[in-house]
Amino acid sequence: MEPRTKNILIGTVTVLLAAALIAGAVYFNRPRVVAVVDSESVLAGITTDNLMAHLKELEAIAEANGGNRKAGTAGHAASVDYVEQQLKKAGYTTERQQFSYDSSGRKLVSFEMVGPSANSGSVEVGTDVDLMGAFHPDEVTADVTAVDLNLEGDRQTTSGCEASDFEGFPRGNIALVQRGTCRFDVKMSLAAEAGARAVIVMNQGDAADRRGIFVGDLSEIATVPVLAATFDLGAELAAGGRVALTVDSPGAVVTENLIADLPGLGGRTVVVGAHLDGVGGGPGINDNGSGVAAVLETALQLAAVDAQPTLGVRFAFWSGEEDGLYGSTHYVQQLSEAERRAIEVYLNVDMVGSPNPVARVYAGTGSDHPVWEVMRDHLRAQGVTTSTANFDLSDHKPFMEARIRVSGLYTGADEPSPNGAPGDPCYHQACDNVTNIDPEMLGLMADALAHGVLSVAS
Ligand code: DTR
Ligand code: ZN
Ligand code: ZN
Repeated sequence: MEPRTKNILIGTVTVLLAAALIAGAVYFNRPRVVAVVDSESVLAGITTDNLMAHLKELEAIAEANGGNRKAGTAGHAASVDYVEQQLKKAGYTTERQQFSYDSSGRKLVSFEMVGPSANSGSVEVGTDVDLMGAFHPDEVTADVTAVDLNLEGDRQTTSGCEASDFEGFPRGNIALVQRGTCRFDVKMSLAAEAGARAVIVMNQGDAADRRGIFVGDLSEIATVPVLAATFDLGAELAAGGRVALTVDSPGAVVTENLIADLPGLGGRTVVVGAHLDGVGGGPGINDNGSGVAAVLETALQLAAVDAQPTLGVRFAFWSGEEDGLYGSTHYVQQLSEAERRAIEVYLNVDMVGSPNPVARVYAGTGSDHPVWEVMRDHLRAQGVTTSTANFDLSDHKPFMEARIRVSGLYTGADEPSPNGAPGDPCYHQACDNVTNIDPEMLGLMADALAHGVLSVAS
């Protein structure tokens, strides 16, 4: 942490690095010089500036690659390159562990305006229109019917929120509704009941930030394809048009986990992991650039003090988390039983810089490792109010299922914090950028992680 908070840094664990026991051992090709490290010197190296610098890089990577860092895309590949290059610069040897899975996700493959008035070629998937949800792959070619739109932007529209909006709707057409007033899944259900083959939700157009493409969350399964469109495209379609669209499964995703090891003296290891992939709808800075930054800085600062812990520390940057914990599941599955037993603890770091944070330590998982109390006590000693979290919603789940003990850190997603506002209002959205981070909380969580790692590994 930076000096501002460093002066309240107490609870230092003195870590005995047993280099003396392995006289003549070499690490990073030079003789070991540091025999004793206290966690304070490692924690002092973990600054909010360093953490935020990683997040800025990840955001720039997303920006240069279509706005996201989703598994199987160029944005994720560039993220792996970045983290790998940081680790290598610090002296680590890295390993890329390739795997593939079938994504159950859907993708808007094509969207075209057809027919006499078509302005073909001008509509771009991802920029003008994108998929919000679709259960099945689908192909729809149909006329578009506008449903109670307000193109003046002078009132809240109830477009598609009421069954009466669909009176006279020609069954088999595509419903064009406008964002606002009720949930997307209400508009979808009413449209589907009225016989719509697909639903296009155009942006509201009543404010500058309600004109472009948007990422909408459907809480219900999409029985028909539901698309999000810009206000301008909606206005064009409202004039009357015919659309041909194709929704398909992206199919096999080929991607990789990135792994780096700080060797220990014996065979036992602490595995520390964060998912490096994000969702398709945004740059994924709190989810999960924040966890990546915390794990990466821990690795870099341990290397900077030339630490050799008693237990090995394995740093893992998973892929495929957002599609179903695929990277961590693959990792656990390819371990032998002996390798699984040699893992002292798996520490998971997913979303630790939430802008409206609640500092949570995983406990009560049914597979707890006592290090959770060490991390909690460390946070408390910094004056942080903590609570525990018992979730299986992230990459620790496959470890728990293999009866490996776990803990981890978390500061909140879209569920409300005690003050009533969501922990992260930009969860899985385009606004999950560097401004969606509480840097101080991120620093505190990264410190707690490094402190927990040192306390177990030493
Ligand atoms: N599944 C995570 C976000 C998430 C939601 N709740 C928790 C609890 C503990 C860790 C992570 C999470 C994601 O979207 O990546
Ligand atoms: Zn996550
Ligand atoms: Zn997520």
